[in-house]
Amino acid sequence: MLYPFSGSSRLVIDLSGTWSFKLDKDDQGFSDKWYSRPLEDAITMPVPASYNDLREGEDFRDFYGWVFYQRTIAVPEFVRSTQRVVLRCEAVTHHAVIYINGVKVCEHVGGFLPFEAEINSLLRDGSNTLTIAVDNRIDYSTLPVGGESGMLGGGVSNLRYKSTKKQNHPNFDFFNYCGITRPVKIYTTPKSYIDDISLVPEVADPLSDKVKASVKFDVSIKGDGNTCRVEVFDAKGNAITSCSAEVKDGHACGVLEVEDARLWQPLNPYLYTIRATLEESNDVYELPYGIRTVKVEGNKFLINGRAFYFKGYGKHEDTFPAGRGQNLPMNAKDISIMKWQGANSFRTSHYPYSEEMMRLTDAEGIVIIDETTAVGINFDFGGGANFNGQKVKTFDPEHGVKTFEHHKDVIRDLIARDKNYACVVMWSIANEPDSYNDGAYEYFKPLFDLARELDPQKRPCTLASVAMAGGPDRDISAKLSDVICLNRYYGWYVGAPELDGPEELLRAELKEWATTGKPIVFTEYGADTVMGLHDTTPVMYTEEYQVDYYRMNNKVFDEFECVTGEQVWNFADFATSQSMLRIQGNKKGIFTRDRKPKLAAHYFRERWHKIPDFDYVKPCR
Ligand code: BDP
Repeated sequence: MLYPFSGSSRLVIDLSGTWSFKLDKDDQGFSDKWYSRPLEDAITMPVPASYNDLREGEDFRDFYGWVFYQRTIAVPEFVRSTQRVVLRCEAVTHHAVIYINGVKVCEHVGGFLPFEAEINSLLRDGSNTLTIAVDNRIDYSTLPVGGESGMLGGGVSNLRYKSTKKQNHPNFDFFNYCGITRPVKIYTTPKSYIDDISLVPEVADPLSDKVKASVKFDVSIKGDGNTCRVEVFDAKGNAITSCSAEVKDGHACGVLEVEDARLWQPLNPYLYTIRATLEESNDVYELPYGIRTVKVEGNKFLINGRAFYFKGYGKHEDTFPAGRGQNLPMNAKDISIMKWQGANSFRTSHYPYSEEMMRLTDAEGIVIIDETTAVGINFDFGGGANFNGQKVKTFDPEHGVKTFEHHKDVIRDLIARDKNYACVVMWSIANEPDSYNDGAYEYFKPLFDLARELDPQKRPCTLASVAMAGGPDRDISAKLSDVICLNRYYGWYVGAPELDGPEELLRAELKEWATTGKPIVFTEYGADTVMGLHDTTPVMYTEEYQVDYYRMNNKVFDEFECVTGEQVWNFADFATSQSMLRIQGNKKGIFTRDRKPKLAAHYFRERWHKIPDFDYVKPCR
């Protein structure tokens, strides 16, 4: 799916701004047809943003159910009569129903990926009313998964007190921010148009002085058109090469040869511009594109033929007060901090990030492990996701998760959106699923197969494995993942406040994983730390304890050659549901929520500047 592009044949109208907004407290918005007239007693609301933190009070922040957004839109007749007019939402969390002038346009489930619909026939001259109804409810069928009670337990539902309040119970550890979180746009194309572009780089010897690369293209065309021309421009805008291909069965395929190619490298990116032109309708689409290779070889993760070491973070799209709403300045600040710290990568935990962030990481050379919204497929957490008070198996055919079909859609849509980014080097199919119980292999094998089939670049696939999974004999990631990604908390959830005992356990577990012969990346490890808490004897929650925790873990990682990366949990403190285990949110950030460094940030800055991005020779050797 292509990112909206404005050029000689296409127009983009960004609908970001202040919209009308109303909570549907009595669940009457659909029966009263709020979408057919201006919203009564509406308040204002910025788009894009999560709405939760933008008005005071729990009823607003924790609202459960449908909300309605509305604004007017206009597209001149001379555009409507000659072009396709498409409405595109980059992300509406979690379920959207869209109306124009009271007529339903489309419906979409899943809060972190774009969807679109052609709207020519619904638009009239002058002003039109656009209404987007948004539902934030999560359950056993949604991704992320909602449970019957909170994942971390706490004061709201425990043995003595059962809340009767209608509310979401995230089976995941981040606040269920919702609303229209990314831009809504209208874009146009000619009637016959370029629908998609898929690019696959091939580089015979990425290490040679003069790199010979080729880029296979597959341009998919809708409507009429016999020929598609694809051109490559270098970063200065000079034409490098081009190729014309005949359109057959809706596809124009060919190969672009790039002599003396400049490769996209981590922290040293280089982006060409690929321009496709459908000759008959003169539709032109351009995208930035980096050429690089990715390969797993033994226990090494190779980027452009060299062993890469992941240094970075698990993150969240989480800022105040935008919630999960797109925050362009914070994206820029985050990348700047990463570079200050000597990091080179992050995982888009636990959902696909905004397209603007993906384009930024591509342009800045930050390596991405791209994750689906599959978090919470695990009913073992805190006894949280119970069924009628009884523990239920995650993959129980009757009472277990009902996410499989939707999970396939998410994988399909994620790869459709992100397949061309050089920065994306691996797909993460899920975070901390129940990858160790009955039914896990049967659930996940088809999903890994699907991702491998759909990705034109055949990137490695993984899942972020939960501590409960244990070693490779139990955890299906040993069989399915190309890279073993471990989320482990030795010295926090396991064994804190002691560090010596947990150190032994970590070493023992790593010895087991090393036998798989695969690369291992720690995709989570961390300790909650409240900025400003200090002590001479490190105790839990102090900045000193966080540093000691990381020193211990890193020492063990450095003993194992197969450990090819460390991504701390988390880049920054972030909002969560309330519980006894969360102090106004999750405090495992090495930066605070407003991006101030804790002691551990300085510790990592020192460590990471000493670890090269490639060919890290461990002190153990
Ligand atoms: C892991 C989850 C992550 C949590 C983290 C934690 O993957 O989402 O925030 O633990 O407990 O289980 O801090």
